[in-house]
Amino acid sequence: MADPASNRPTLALHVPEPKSRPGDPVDFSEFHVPEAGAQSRPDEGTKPEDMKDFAYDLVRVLGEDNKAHGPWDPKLDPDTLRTMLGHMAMVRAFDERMFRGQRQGKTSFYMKCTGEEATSVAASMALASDDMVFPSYRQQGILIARGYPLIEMINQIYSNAGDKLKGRQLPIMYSSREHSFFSISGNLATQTPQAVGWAMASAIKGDSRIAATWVGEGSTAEGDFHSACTFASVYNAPVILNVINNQWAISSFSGFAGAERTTFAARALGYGIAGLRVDGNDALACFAAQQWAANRARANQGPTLIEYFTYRAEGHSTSDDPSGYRSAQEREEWPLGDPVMRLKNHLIAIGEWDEERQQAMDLACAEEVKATTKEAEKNGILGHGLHHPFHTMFEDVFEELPWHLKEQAEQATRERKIKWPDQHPMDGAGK
Ligand SMILES: Cc1ncc(C[n+]2csc(CCOP(=O)(O)OP(=O)(O)O)c2C)c(N)n1
Ligand SMILES: [Mg+2]
Repeated sequence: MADPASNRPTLALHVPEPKSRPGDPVDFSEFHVPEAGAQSRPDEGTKPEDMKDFAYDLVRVLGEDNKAHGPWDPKLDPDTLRTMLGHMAMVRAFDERMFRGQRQGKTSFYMKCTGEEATSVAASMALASDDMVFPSYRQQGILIARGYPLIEMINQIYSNAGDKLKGRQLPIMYSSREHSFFSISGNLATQTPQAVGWAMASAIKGDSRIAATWVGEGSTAEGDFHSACTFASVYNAPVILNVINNQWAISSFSGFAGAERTTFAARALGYGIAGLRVDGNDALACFAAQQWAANRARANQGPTLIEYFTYRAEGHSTSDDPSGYRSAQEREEWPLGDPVMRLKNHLIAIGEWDEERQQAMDLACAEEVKATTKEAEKNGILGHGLHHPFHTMFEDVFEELPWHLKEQAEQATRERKIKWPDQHPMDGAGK
């Protein structure tokens, strides 16, 4: 309590509060959407202090007329644009099916990336296929763009006998060395110093591959993110730090990670890193920004922090119900539109696509996911016991199982057999 005899003012804290809650009208009028093509494109070797404005502006390419504008237009050929659209449509179809699968009890958990497809698909298409990526849990688009087999993803989601990760990771926390896709960790932001460390190692070894990481805006409040920025800046690491500002971190709005004070791209400035702020629902802008940063890293010109301004259109995960904490109108009134629709409309506007082809493509994606799901289900779904043998959880850490773990493994297998004598046919291995 303040001393009553003192005339010093009582101290107070500011606790951020989102502008709207369930049932409230939504007003995005304060959010300034700059015109597409209005932003200049600095040389890839520009010093961070000479490009400060880019941390507050918004790089945009696709205009209201669905045409590509300005110096950030990556001028991709129509085939590449159709491939990009195809990957984004596939991500959406995959998300829909897996979400339903969770509701049907086939898996315990799933996370969609609806509305954020461009930030993973388009951005990763600007990298080389062997550049190392360190994603968060919402970048399934990278795996799809890199041609990772859908069946491997579904096996992992079902934690079944075909799951290459042997049920040791939470569903959707994929890993693929062959696709230069680092194991996803549920411990937020740990991937950021790992990406910087990998990039530093690549440079130390005289390699030419760069690293890129993806992290949510909420997770930038973690200390790991700031250590990553320090190391990236100090050693001029060939790394790209992608911050996906989808406005929400489960039920916490971006204000709790600092959005009321400044942009996430502006975090770069304090570290002397190049910072770009990009329309995350504009696939061409996402591609162009990532390409800019990749060229910069490859030429030893240093790291880049890119903020993608986007919106998490659906719940955080299958365990979440956003109607309890945010207005449903936010999605409808989001001023930057839908990334899949915008790219589709662009292709139509340049005479390279039409609604019929789009419908056929959506249908083909849904059919492929459905057929692959059926295939994966042969390897088992949640609760059907067709997972990896129970005993395998003790393996692959030590070359030879130490005596105390051996004892624990045997005891666990014994107890399991007593508890479920008839079930789990694959658990009896007990080797
Ligand atoms: C270190 C740590 N703290 C908290 C959590 C719980 N958690 C999981 S996801 C999440 C929200 C992250 O939000 P953001 O970084 O914005 O990413 P988004 O989910 O929006 O993609 C939280 C708090 C966690 N997994 N790890
Ligand atoms: Mg977020």
